[in-house]
Order: sequence, then C-alpha cells, then structure tokens
Amino acid sequence: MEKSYKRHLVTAALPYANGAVHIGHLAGVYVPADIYVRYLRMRGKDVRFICGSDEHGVPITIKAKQQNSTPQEVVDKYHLIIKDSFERLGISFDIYSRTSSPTHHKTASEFFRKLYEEGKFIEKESEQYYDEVANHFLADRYITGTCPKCGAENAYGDQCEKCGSTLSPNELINPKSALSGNTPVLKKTSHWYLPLDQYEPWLKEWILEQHKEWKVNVYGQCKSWLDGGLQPRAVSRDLDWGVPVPVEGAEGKVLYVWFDAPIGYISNTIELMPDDWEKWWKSEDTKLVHFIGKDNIVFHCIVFPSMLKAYGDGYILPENVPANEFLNLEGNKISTSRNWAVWLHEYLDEFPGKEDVLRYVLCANAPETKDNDFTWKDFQTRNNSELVAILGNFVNRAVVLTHKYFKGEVPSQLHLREIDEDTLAQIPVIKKNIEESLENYRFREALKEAMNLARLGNKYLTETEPWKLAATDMERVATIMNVSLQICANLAIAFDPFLPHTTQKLSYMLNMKSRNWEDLGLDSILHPGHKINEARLLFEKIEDIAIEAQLAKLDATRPSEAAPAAQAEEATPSAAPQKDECTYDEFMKMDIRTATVLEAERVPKTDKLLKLTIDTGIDTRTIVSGIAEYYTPEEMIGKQICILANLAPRKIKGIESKGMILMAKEESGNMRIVTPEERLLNGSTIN
Ligand code: B3M
Ligand code: ZN
Repeated sequence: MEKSYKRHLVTAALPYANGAVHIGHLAGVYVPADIYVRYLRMRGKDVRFICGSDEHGVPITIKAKQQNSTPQEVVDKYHLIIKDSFERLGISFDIYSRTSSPTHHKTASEFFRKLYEEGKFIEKESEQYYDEVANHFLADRYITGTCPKCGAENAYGDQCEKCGSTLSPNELINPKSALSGNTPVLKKTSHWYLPLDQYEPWLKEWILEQHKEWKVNVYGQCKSWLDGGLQPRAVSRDLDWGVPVPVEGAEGKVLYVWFDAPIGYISNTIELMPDDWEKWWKSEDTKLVHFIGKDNIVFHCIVFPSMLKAYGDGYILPENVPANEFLNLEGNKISTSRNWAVWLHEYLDEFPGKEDVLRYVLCANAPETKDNDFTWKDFQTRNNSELVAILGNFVNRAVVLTHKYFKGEVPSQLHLREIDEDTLAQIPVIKKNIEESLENYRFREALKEAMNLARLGNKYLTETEPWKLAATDMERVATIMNVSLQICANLAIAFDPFLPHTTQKLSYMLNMKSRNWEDLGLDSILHPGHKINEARLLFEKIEDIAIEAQLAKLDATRPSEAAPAAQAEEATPSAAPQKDECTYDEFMKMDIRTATVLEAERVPKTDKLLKLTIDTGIDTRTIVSGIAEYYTPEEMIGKQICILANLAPRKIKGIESKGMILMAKEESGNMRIVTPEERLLNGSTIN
C-alpha cells in the first residue's frame, strides 16, 4: 500500500537557457510532468510544480561566443522564450525562475560553503589546458582538434560529433583553443571533488534495494553506474560564468553547472515560498518526484542525492525519478546545434489553437521505455483520425443532437436498456485504469484509456442511432442523449490532465462549472434540464499542405550526415561479402568479453604491434595486437575493449598472446577498436 503524503513536490529538469525548448524536451520531461501534476491537483493533493532556466555552464558561454554576445544576454533572451512557450502550451509550473537569480546564487553558494567547511569535499590538483592568449583555462568544449578515432577535424575536448566518441582533451591531436585559435598549454589547477565513491554503499542500499520499483531504464542505468564503481566528481570549474566558488583564493572558479543546477530546484522553491519552503524539502511527509530525460539520470539519482546526503539537515530524497528516453525527429536525433528540431515557440506560432494536439501526440508517442520517433505524418494522422474523428466527432454529435431534439437541455434518462447500462458501467472501469496508469507514470497508457472513453461514446451513438428514432420514439432518444452527455461530461474530466485547452472548451459547451475528479465515473453529472451551450469544434482537420510545409522547413535544415537512408546507400560502398554460415553451436564456443587495457607498449623492432596488458575480469593477461598503426600505447591505456578471450594462445615475436581484440575496419582501411556503448564490468560476456 503506497504511503500517503501530505505534500507533493514535483520538479522538471531545468532547461539550458542556450536555446529554445523543442519537442524532445517536451516528450521527455515537461508534458508527462504536467499531466502528473494536473492529475494530482485534481485529486486534491497539495502540489508544487518547480522549474526554471538552467543558466550556467559551458553551453551558455559557447552560445554567447557564437552570437558575439554575453552569457547574460543569451540567458535573458532564451529564459523569456522558454518561459513564454511553456505557458502557452499549458505547462503549469507553480514557479519558473532561473539560476542566474540572486536567490539561487545565494542558495547554491551557501550549500557549497557548508559542505566545504564540513570537509565533505576533497581538493585535487590536475593539469588542464590553458590559453595563454585569452588568459583562460579551457573547458573541454573550448578545445578542438583532430579526433584520434576517426580523424575528423574540430572534434571537441569531450566528444567527437562525427563518430560520437567520448574523448578527453589530451586525446585530441593538434589541440587548439576555441577562444583564440592558439595551441593551449597544460597548466596546474586545483578543484574540489565530491567523493561519490564514499556514498556508493549507501546509494546501493537506497536505490538497488529500496527502489526496485523505479523504471527499468532508470534502475538499470543506476545499477551499471554503481556496479562500475563511482569516482570523485569535480564540483568546480575554471570559468568566469556561473556561481563563484565561495572560498578565499578561488577567483576565476565557479561551481560546476551540475552541482549548482539541481540546487536550482531548492532555490526556485525558496523563491516561491520564502517562509514555507523547508517543510517541502525537509519533511518525510513530502513526496519528491524528479521528471528528467535519460541523460540526466546519474545527476538526479546519484550526484544530487549524494549532495543532499552530504548536506544532511533533513533534506529528503526523490521517491521516484521517472526518466524518459529520447524522442527522435523524422528518423534522426534531434540536434539543437544543427537546428534539427521542432521548436515549441515556432510550433505555437505556426499551429495557433493546436496546443493540445501537440500535447496529445507527444504523450501518445512518448519515449517512455525506449527512444521513439516523431513524424509530421503521424502528427497529422493522430489529429485527424483520433482527435477529430473520435473525440471531437462524438462530442459534436452529442451536443448538436441535444440542441436539435431538446433545445440544448439535458433530457431525462428514462428507461435504461442493456446497451445503456453496459456503456455506463464501463466509465468507472476506465477511471480506475487511468488512475492506476498515471500513479505509475505510464502516461501513454493513461491517455489511451481516456481515449477509450471517447471510443465508447462514439460506438454507443453509432449503435443506438438516435437520429433514426427521432420520428418515432423521442423517449428513447432522450435516454440516448442523456447517456451521451454523461459520457461527454466524463470526458471533460478524464482529459483534463492531458488536454487542458480542450477540456476548457468542452466544459464551456456543457456549461460545467467545475471538473471534479471524484465525479469521473458517475452516470449523472449533468442533470435533466441543465442547459448546455452551443456546439464548437474541439479539433479541426490538419491538411497535407501544412505537413508538407513543415517537412520542407526541416529539409532546409536537414543535417548532411542525416541524409535519408536512400542517399546514404549510394554513398556507402558495399560491405565485404558475408563469410560462410556458422552454426549457433559454433558461435557459442566463442567467449567474447569486455576488458580494460592496463598497460600498453610497442613491440620492439616492429611497427605494427602493441603489447597490451589487460584486465579481463577473469585474469590479467597479455595480448599482442597489430594496432600500432592506428593507436598509440598512451591512447590504449584505460580503454575498455572487447576480446575473444578463449582464442588459443599464440607466441608472437616471442611474446605469448592470449586472446584477440575485436576491431572494425573502416572504409579507409583504418582499424577501430569495438567498445561498449558505456563502461561495463570487465569480463562482461558478449553474445
Ligand atoms: N540543464 C538539462 C539538460 O541536460 C539540464 C537539466 C538540469 S536539471 C537540474 O539538457
Ligand atoms: Zn571521431
């Protein structure tokens, strides 16, 4: 039995104010969060829905550089665009503030200071790239160079956008400062680190034992982080934009954005309730839920909880973190930098009055358990064949026929037949299903259930055909219209969390003074004699031309490497022909594992061979591999690779080599190591 809470504190990830909000953000975070909060409010819960702009971090300073403006100007511009577009979509935050606010600076700064004074940080010195012309340490994104993996120019210090490899700045070939173009130098700098490794046992207990009910994707990601072992994480950066580190002698250093941003949930709450905020953040009677995208799981399930644990003082922890996966667009990853997105503020301008169509489609297609794809065709189809043809059509017929036969007055429910009773009996069942789904963060399922109520009404009217009885049996027509109107009134309540603009219109048509969740399921919400208002179309058809315009707009920005599959085939030479078939049993003899390179050195008198000492999770062994032309020994150290572990040992240049490294050959003939998408335990079997 779920614990009952006095308060519900719901946060939504603070969007970076370096750009507008797009449909990926909405489907991943804000639409589900808003549905959840609206539902809780309808259930009479005491709820606060917290969000605000995340205005620090390197993405902001990069945007400022690109736009030849200042970080403050960038965040001022996008904070307003984001805030306004959320409001227009009906995302009903109780506060939408920002992390450049004085309250946030004060809150984050005091939070850091307390941990610092209590010795909860470790201080470490490291070497970082420094631009002697710009007189500036360089964040990873400010260093560009040749990707060591694929040779792409202009790879970033943390990632190569061409091949997707995660990099560290010292891996870049021929690094350059993005500030001055100069070659940066390595310079000593010290930073503070949160020793996450010290919180590992507690996190394992809190998450892996006490929150087995978390979504599979969230629980799984936390488990792999915890199984892989946590490392101390830097909580400060050499940047001049952010919350200054409140320690003497720390000039030029700011809080790492992922340390300060989650504290933004607290500072936003303080701004909302200056006298009352603590009972929301420091009482077990509050249920805290974080809505985020999957790329933020580690920060919300591991880093922020560790910060709160370190701080103590009664801070509560999230009861759930129902992160969604990613939404793609027309088969390609949404990309702010490549403008491959549907921007909310542009949608609202180009589809006036269709806020709920977007809410509906993004909920119906939400990437709740796996990445999903938004296509404009699907958007049009769901609008035309579901919203218009089912929900809108049913309501319109019920209201128009009531005006036609009963001058807009709700007629009496006279003699109920089996079809009437069966239909009405389904409404409380649907209500229960909606509640069960929403309370377990299954929003797609809940929306489907609400849509089933509209289907029920449509089917009922189609089967009872009151228009055929009007000439002969008005009593029967009266009952049918009464039942239909009760379903309409239930729809106005059931859809309220999902489609608030629509239920407002529907309420007006039905002349409902309020929409109370406890009325959902009743078969007598509208009493006989109740006057309803004139019919209005809830939805209108979306024509092909509107969709073609959107696709043309996207094509104009289609990223080159995201060319449609057809073009990609022409460009890619055909792969080598497949080898002879092998049986399943033959394949199962191969023992393929993950492993990590501990040491690496060139094999003397050869130019192709590297001698690697690797940790296979089973043992530490040597493998000699012909990769010296593609990787330096330094590059290999620390890498996680995949090996054929049970290959018979061989002597190569007098060295016993036990196993083989899996490599992929590129078009250019270059060999690339095959590495897992994220770090796994050494010795993980690959099938
Ligand atoms: N600004 C959003 C992102 O990673 C990030 C969320 C912060 S929530 C504290 O896209
Ligand atoms: Zn690359």
